[in-house]
Amino acid sequence: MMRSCAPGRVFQVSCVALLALSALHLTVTLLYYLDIHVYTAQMVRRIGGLLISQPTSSPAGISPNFTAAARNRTLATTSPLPLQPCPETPPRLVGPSRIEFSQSINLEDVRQNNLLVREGGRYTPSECTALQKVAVIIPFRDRDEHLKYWLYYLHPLLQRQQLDYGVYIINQHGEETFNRAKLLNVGFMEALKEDNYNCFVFSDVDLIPMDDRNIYKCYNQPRHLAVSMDKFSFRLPYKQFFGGISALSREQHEKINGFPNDYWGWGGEDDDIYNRIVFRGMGISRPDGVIGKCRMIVHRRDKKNEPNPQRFDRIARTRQTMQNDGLNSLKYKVLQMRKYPLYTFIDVDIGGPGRPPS
Ligand code: UDH
Ligand code: NGS
Repeated sequence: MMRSCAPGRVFQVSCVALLALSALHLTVTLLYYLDIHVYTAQMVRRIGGLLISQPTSSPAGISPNFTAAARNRTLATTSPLPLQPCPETPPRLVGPSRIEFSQSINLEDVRQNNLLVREGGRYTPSECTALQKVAVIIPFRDRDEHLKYWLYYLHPLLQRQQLDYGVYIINQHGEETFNRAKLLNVGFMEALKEDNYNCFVFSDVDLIPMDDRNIYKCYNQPRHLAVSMDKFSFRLPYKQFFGGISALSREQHEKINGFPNDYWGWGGEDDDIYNRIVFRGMGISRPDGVIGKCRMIVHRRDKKNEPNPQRFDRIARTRQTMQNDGLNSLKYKVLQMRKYPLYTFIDVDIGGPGRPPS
């Protein structure tokens, strides 16, 4: 009996063992399968967040479950890498350039050559993040031909300098005596209403730099840019000269209470600005005489911009007057603001000598 049963018993045990082994295999396979699915489901859910962000249909077809949070997460995941800060020395500068005023300028051509300039004369470099936002302010009345040259030469130059900039033409409305410094103050205030500019370049409309290494940006001291003009045989006319083109940061401009509002007619206002800078403990920064070369468009004295007979008395009293004459006393009325493709034009009533704006 024992002998006859023994083989059957072995067979029975083997069968049970085989069954158990099969069950174990089945369980392991099942677990493995389930695990894969859970993992896949997680992946699908994760990837879904990405894929769903690219709807093939119109925005109205986006699932209502696609919340704003998911959209933000998705955008954060797919947006391009942040831009690097622009380099200290812009790589596309060309150095000395030929500047001449013989050919006439067609503004449409200038526009076609500067297609990256946005409405109102704004530009932002696409290849890097500019460290400053620069408002270029130009005091203006009846100098359309000069403005064309300025736009023709300056837009390409400012782009090569990788500046984030806007161009503001501040037009003195009416026939009153011209007031350069007050117009510059108006430009400062109006540009700040548009954007958070932190640097202001104040430029005459008839001055063109001859070298693009003369960067239109702000430095840790107020900057004088028109340091060697052709009309002065490429030399500074005097050590304190601060005319033509200058750059002040917002802080520097506010520290000196802006520019004087009460210099009507030609001369002295730039000397007053120089005094303000010195009286507030700052100095002047300048490029060297080669980089700072500029050409001026030759012109006659404008109507209503005769030499101001009061200018010598006024510059002798800057220390007192600068406290109450400047940004803190500025009064004007904007009559019109127009955005042109290459500049923003602001027509302003600044009043006249002894007459407030109406
Ligand atoms: N400006 C105008 N319109 C005017 C007067 C001045 O737009 O009617 C602006 C313009 O941006 C100009 C700046 O103010 O570049 C400075 O004025 P300006 O050019 O008259 O001053 P500058 O010292 O010339 O350059 C003075 C007269 C030179 C007479 C030379 C005669 N040979
Ligand atoms: C000085 C003027 C400045 C003027 C500079 C250059 O004499 O305003 O000449 O003038 N100062 C006074 O008159 C007190 S320019 O030759 O560029 O017209 O900027």
